[in-house]
Amino acid sequence: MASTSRPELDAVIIGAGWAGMYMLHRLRQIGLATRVYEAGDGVGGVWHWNRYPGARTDGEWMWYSYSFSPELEQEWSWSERFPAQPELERYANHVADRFELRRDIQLRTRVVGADFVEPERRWHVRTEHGEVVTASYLVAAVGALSAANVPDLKGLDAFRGACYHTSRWPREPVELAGRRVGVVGTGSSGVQCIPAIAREAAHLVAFQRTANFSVPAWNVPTDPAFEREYKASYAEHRRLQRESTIGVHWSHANLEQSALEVTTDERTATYEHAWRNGPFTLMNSYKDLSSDLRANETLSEFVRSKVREIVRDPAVAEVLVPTTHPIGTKRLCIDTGYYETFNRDNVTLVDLKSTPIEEVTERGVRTGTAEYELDVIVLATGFDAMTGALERIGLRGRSARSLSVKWAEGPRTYLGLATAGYPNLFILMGPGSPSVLGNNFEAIEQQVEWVSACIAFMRSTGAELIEATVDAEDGWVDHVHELADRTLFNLADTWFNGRNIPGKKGGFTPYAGGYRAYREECDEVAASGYRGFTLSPRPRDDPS
Ligand code: NA7
Repeated sequence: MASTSRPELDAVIIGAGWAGMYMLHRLRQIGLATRVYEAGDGVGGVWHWNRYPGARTDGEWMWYSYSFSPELEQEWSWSERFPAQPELERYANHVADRFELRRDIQLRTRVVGADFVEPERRWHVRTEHGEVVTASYLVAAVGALSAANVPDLKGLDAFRGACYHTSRWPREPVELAGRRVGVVGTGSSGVQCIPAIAREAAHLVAFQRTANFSVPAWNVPTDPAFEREYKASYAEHRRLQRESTIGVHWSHANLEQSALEVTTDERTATYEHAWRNGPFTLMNSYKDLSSDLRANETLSEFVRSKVREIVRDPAVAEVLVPTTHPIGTKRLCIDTGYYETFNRDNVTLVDLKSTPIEEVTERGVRTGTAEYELDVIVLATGFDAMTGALERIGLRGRSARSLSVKWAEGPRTYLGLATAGYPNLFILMGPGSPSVLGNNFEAIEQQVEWVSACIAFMRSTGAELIEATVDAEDGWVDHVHELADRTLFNLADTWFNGRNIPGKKGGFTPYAGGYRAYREECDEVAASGYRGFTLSPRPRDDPS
């Protein structure tokens, strides 16, 4: 019997980032009483939390933005090609206001547990404030990159200065001027914050474990004429975006030619042009850069030569030259003056491969060869990605089985959207979906629309529960791994395959078949009456 002492909702959404906000909008449109719980004190998800200096998107505004509302598209103007965090946060707030989302979003409220209560066939969701609500549907919109990876550095607690993880940067300004700052990590976050902090700090020490490939963003203010022209045919651009492999519409992707079919001069000219044209052109200069190691090596070597060209001190350049993985197998970094920063007098690069961090002391960071005295330590050390935030919710499905127990050997989902044993739980941007391998907005809108159509279908047909079958899930997990094996992705230790977190299992979890193929698979599943799912009606004797 349904509980009478707890508020009963149709749906609970966890997270008020891009996915959670749009999910709320769609569920309201189909008439569901929905509440969103958000741990932060504002909306915007990743752009609420990642407010470190230099934080900006590596997606161009034309496609890194919601497409569901033509009015929103027309009325909002982005100031730069790659908008920075404050503007993205303003956009998130604008969306929340424009679609009157706030009345159903409860901020500063972390969900600390969610149980599927079998006799009631409902989710009971608990918050950090002791509140419990029940819901028919639970949507986890917690983000693929939101559970911070704080490294287990000996002595970190003893440090007397300030220490911030890039994804937990405070709202209040952090005083960096005149201070000695150490940045640990040189992934996208490190590559973005190092140049910005170096401009302010008295001295910056960059602690690099793995040299990463980075390419210039060539960020520029938005040209009003370009904006007018683009917006005049926005619908067509969006259509092409939806049909693309990574949710981005390019006119300049070369999907026909191999990098190995052309002469060295021709290839270099293509790469030179692409280097100046923007980050996405480069990886798409030839069709086989992500799948053929020899083809990839031509581009890897081109970018290495750029590092040597930009960085004046040859010894520093050699430390920055990436050698451990093919380009694009770690998420390609997009920067504004990253390599140039190492030409500054107030910047020191420390190669942790040759001298690892031994401990953090009261005064700074000590490696095998030196102690670096610091006022501030910035941990740009990334995330327990794809699964971390989902597992931290404390989800328990049938037989009170915890999701983290079920996923101990790696995440198991069907379509990335559902997991067997957890009825009416929908996961957005989760493992097994293409999510992080392209334009997140495109991935989010496709999944949100699929989920809302699925719930609408259930309501119109009298189905009370939907649950992935174990067979469908097993098949999907194998499919995801097979697709990854056709790429070069597993040649790097990354958050894509969990090898950035000691002991994490599961291999490469995003779906690497491309957005378009994924959309088609999801649409076929829906058209077939939800093949691979079990749909159950409400039992006849149920009084609720
Ligand atoms: P990333 O890309 O996972 O980068 C984390 C960086 O931190 C990377 O250079 C790591 O080195 C380094 N790291 C992690 N742990 C340690 C320890 N213990 N010691 C030294 N260095 C360490 O995270 P980001 O936040 O930069 O970017 C994540 C995504 O957000 C990005 O791909 C975009 O999609 C947006 P490693 O390479 O593991 O040797």
